[in-house]
Amino acid sequence: MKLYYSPGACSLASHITLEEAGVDYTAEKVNLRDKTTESGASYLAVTPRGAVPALDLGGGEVLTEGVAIMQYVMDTAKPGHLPALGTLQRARLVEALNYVATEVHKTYSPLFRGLEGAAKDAQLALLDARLKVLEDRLADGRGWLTGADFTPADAYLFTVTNWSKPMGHDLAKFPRIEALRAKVAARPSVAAAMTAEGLLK
Ligand SMILES: N[C@@H](CCC(=O)N[C@@H](CS)C(=O)NCC(=O)O)C(=O)O
Repeated sequence: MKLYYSPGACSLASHITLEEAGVDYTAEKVNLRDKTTESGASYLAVTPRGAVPALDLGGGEVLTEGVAIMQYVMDTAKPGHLPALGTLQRARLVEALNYVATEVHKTYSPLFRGLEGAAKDAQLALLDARLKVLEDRLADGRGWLTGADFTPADAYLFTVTNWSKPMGHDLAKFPRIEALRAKVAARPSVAAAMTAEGLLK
């Protein structure tokens, strides 16, 4: 399978998940501005939405949406590693993934479009409110976002909160998220994915 990614973008969470799963895969960089891939192909021919991540499964199947990709990779490569479908714990995982996708990731997005002044302040305040929900959830001493085990939700939260610094957002007010980020960063899968994306030397 082949992952289409952009360095440091939300596709990093899928990249980390592929490393965690230990599957054979290749990765191809995408230029999100002109929608071409590193090999010069049209990315819009891979996925008409033109967003990363996309996972080419072969046989004409291209899976998009990080939340779907991460669960598919783990469920197929490491069956039984994620909580079973139909259990409350699986619903908790989907809850966390969807929260990061729709409430956190997409709250960072406008900041990349160069917001300034009061509009930027309002967006940063909204981001704080979204992250506080997770900070409070971590207050029960759980090891990871959904409980005792690392899951793709942790990789996803790590990936999007990497954007705080470049966007001028202060994460220091969320010490439990900072501690979680440090634990995620220490995983070999994260070093491997970030090195492959040229984010670590
Ligand atoms: N709904 C998609 C959104 C992915 C997304 O927002 N990707 C961004 C990078 S983090 C992107 O490719 N942006 C370029 C664009 O939308 O044209 C998912 O959750 O996977």
